[in-house]
Amino acid sequence: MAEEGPSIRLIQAAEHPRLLKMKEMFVSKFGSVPEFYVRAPGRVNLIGEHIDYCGYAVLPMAVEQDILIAVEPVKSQTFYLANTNSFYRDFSTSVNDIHINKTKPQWHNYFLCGLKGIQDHFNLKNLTGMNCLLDGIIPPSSGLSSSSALVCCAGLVTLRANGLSLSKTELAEICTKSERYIGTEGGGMDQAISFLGEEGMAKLIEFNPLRATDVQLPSEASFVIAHSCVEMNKAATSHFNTRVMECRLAAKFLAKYKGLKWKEILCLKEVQVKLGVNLEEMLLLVEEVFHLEPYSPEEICKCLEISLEELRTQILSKNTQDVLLFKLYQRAKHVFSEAARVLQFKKICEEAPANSIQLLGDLMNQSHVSCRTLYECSCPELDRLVDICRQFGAQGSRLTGAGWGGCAVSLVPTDKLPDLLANVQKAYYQSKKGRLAVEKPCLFATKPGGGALVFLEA
Ligand code: ADP
Ligand code: NG1
Repeated sequence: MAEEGPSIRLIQAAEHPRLLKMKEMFVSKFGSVPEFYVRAPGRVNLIGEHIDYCGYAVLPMAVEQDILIAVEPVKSQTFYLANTNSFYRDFSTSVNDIHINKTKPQWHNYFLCGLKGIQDHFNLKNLTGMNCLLDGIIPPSSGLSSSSALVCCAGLVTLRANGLSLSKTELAEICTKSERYIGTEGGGMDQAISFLGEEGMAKLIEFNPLRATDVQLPSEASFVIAHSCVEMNKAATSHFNTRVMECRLAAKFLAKYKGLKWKEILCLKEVQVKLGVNLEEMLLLVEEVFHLEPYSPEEICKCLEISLEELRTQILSKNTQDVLLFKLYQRAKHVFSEAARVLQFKKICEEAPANSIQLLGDLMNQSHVSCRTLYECSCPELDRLVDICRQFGAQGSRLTGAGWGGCAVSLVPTDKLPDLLANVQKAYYQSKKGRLAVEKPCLFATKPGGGALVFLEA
């Protein structure tokens, strides 16, 4: 049986305050009513950080917060994009003239990534024009995947406006590839869970081929998202891509050391699969192959027997060509140990021993230590926040998403939830200044939510 596409739900906009507000704004902006709406959710990753782009399984759940777009296909070949938030300026272009600016990741470029993904997949010469109004409620640049939700939403909008269909898995794969037009070399976790998320279920997401397996979280556990009040845009900095490149180089080193065809290898999991060994053996290999000191580009070229020019043009991304130090030992050690923690987390959820919450919490704490010390993707604010969450009753707390700011996710026994929320509010947010702490402090409990949907007015 062919895999299903995203569901279509019939609604009455009048019964949904957010849709109704959007509809009114759409009418005043475009002078017509939307033909359909699409929503795509953000996500919180429970465990498995910075390993999706290395080919390893991750364990996220979709959140309720989403990107919602109201759409009217139009006869002209003009694409017009507006936002309910005036911070994001209107944008318009001809649908036959799509350019994505990698050097300045303005918001409309994320939409264009999704649109171009569908255009390229079907090799569409004549896309339909569209009037679109977007409303987003995922805190941006905070590790909850607002960018991917926007790309996925735009992909599904373009698909439907052009009368086409695809399965959720195909959509996730296309949007994963097309988000890279913005310049970040991400894995596929965010797009997969945005399409494949289901209410009540966290998911183990595996790659090559992409698949999602239900993970039932313990019923007495609550998951709390807390914002560190620091934002970090992946596409505007090179932190993220530097880590992807360090992992890519580590994979090539390990493959060369073991006599594999290393030039073809792009990620660490490929090396493990080709060697046919387990994660503990990969960790031993890391100790054998790498030194602790960072590698210079010159040393990398010497070991791989390539020129600096080849390193820059054939291996590194555009925004990492001037990086001077690559920490291969530390990054590879994080990836293999984090990949093992994901599998242990899933096993504990399945076997549900009496001390599940403690065991899962321990894994989350270990994950944070690894992100902070080996992967160096935390920041002082996040470290302070996870400490405060643990101090007030979280069994486990860790940064979630890319890091260097953004959110922490904590595992809290449900009976301790009200106290934790009140105490973290006091201890972390009350003393903080700035827009994110004062105007809209982001601290809430969350449950696994559903994936992307199309809404039609009944
Ligand atoms: P995240 O970790 O949330 O994916 P990124 O820094 O990768 O963060 O992407 C955030 C970017 O996505 C924002 O700078 C903005 O361009 C875009 N974005 C997110 N939410 C919205 C929104 N509601 N409206 C417009 N653009 C948005
Ligand atoms: P965020 O920054 O949370 O959207 C990014 C990547 C993920 C994954 C995580 C780290 C993109 C679109 N997303 O997520 O694929 O690598 O960092 O685990 O690049």
